This record gives sequence, structure tokens and C-alpha cells, in this order.
Amino acid sequence: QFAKPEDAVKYRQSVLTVMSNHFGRLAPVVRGQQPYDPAQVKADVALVATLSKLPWSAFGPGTEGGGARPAVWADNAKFKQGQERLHADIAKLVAAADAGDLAQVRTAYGAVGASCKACHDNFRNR
Ligand code: ASC
Repeated sequence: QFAKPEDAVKYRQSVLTVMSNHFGRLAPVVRGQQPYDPAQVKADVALVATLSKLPWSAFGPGTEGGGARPAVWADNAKFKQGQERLHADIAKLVAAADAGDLAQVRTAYGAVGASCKACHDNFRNR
């Protein structure tokens, strides 16, 4: 899948960058700083859901580096639990966006952000 460890690092960082960009587009909407456009939110959430599947296979053995802490590999079960939590939270965000319910989107957005943060706190260098 990756010829060199650096390719895996670049891949996962790239995916997470694009994912963060589309997740970040929801911020002004849930804060009421931008009007709620249900179709736009659905499109951004769909991208987040798709992109969220991709980074994890790029954290395979021998791909240490980037901003990842050794704990990714040393405590891989916990890292995987974090991925499962993220996917569960994103599933709720997808449901909220599909329902076109801003209050529900706001709640689910908060949970997804907390999942992002939990993993960064434990597994990403500061
Ligand atoms: C984002 C983003 C993250 C998370 C995190 C939540 O928008 O890019 O990494 O939210 O900051 O605390």
C-alpha cells in the first residue's frame, strides 16, 4: 500500500487535513454565525464520514513518525477504540445531517470534536 513509511505519514496527514477542513466548515453553522444550509452540511458531513475511514490503515507497523506518538503502536488497542468511538460519533452526525435538524447536528458535532480531541490528546505530539 505504501512504498515508504514517509508515504504513509503523508497519506494519513493529507487525509486528516482534508477531513479537518470539511469538519471545520460546520463550526460557523453550529455556532449560528452562518445560516444553516442542510444540503451543504450533508455534503460536508458525507465527506467527513468517507474520509474518516481512510487514515487508520496508514498507521501500520513501521510507519512511526509525523506527529504520531509511539503510543499509537504501543497501545494500539486503545488507538483502535478511539477510531471506533469516532466512527460511532460520525454515524450520529450523518443521521443528524440527514434529518436536517440543526440542534441534532450541533450535539453530534460536539461529540465528534470531542472524539478528535481525545485521540489527539493521547496519540498526537504537541
Ligand atoms: C476540528 C479539528 C480537529 C478537531 C479538534 C476538536 O475542527 O480540525 O482536530 O476539531 O480540534 O477539539
